[in-house]
Amino acid sequence: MCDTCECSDPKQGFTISSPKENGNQIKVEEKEGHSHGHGHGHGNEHSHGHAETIELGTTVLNQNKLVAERNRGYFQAKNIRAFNLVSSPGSGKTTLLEVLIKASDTKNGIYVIEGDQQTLNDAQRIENAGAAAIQINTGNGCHLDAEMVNQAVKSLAPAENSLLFIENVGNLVCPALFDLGERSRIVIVSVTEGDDKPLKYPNMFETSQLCIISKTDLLPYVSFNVQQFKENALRINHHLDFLEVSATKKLGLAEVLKWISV
Ligand SMILES: Nc1nc2c(ncn2[C@@H]2O[C@H](COP(=O)(O)OP(=O)(O)OP(=O)(O)O)[C@@H](O)[C@H]2O)c(=O)[nH]1
Ligand SMILES: [Mg+2]
Repeated sequence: MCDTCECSDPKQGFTISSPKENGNQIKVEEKEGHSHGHGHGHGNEHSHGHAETIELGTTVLNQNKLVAERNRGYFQAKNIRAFNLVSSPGSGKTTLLEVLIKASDTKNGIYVIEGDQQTLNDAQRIENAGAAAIQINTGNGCHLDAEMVNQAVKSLAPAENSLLFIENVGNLVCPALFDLGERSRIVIVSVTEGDDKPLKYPNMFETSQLCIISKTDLLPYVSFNVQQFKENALRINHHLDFLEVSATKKLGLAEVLKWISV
């Protein structure tokens, strides 16, 4: 748990908006007790800071797990295949979703929950590509949690037997800790990021089932050793599957569609 940026502060608010509503917020979640004051006036408060942080972190993750299991049960009951897309910012998550939606013959059965700190840009891009989307803006938060997804699913109302992609906030650290109730977690790494990423951010690779290596059209221009990258990732998680894609060249899309359909 990240205990410095307060990303898991349960008092933190988030907003859910639909691009169809011209950006009007359709849900604002202001958690009770939101306060901008941080413990002034008690001399011994800071001496217990570390213990309090651990207690809060455990509670937050346990509560998240409960809601994640509720989400997972709902998805299973409706036969909704939900995938949590995690990566650093700009790895190509939205671009990949855009081309997958266009390449899929079941685009009506694809739904997307977009997570970003600010803007409706990605949800708008997904709607333009032909799938229904909803945007969660996390404000200062650097990950989605199960409660945000629960609320977003109520607004998005994905159909039975559909595909649901959840594009997490671009961040290779905190989203690793938060189960959203997904069927599988997919970590996306672009070849411009370096082949040492699995060793530097092991939690994300340990908790994912599929690793997509993106922007492979750029391989001739960057020093990224695909074999070395895979070996590094397999040292962290030897069950990990790999697929290589170039969204701009539309390479590897059929393999991704096949993986998510199995
Ligand atoms: N060369 C190349 N560029 C790509 C590819 N996929 C995405 N890009 C570019 O990478 C940049 C980021 O793409 P996005 O799809 O917005 O990345 P993202 O992961 O959704 O970004 P965030 O949501 O901000 O984390 C854009 O300029 C894309 O055009 C690809 O396959 N090849
Ligand atoms: Mg995006």
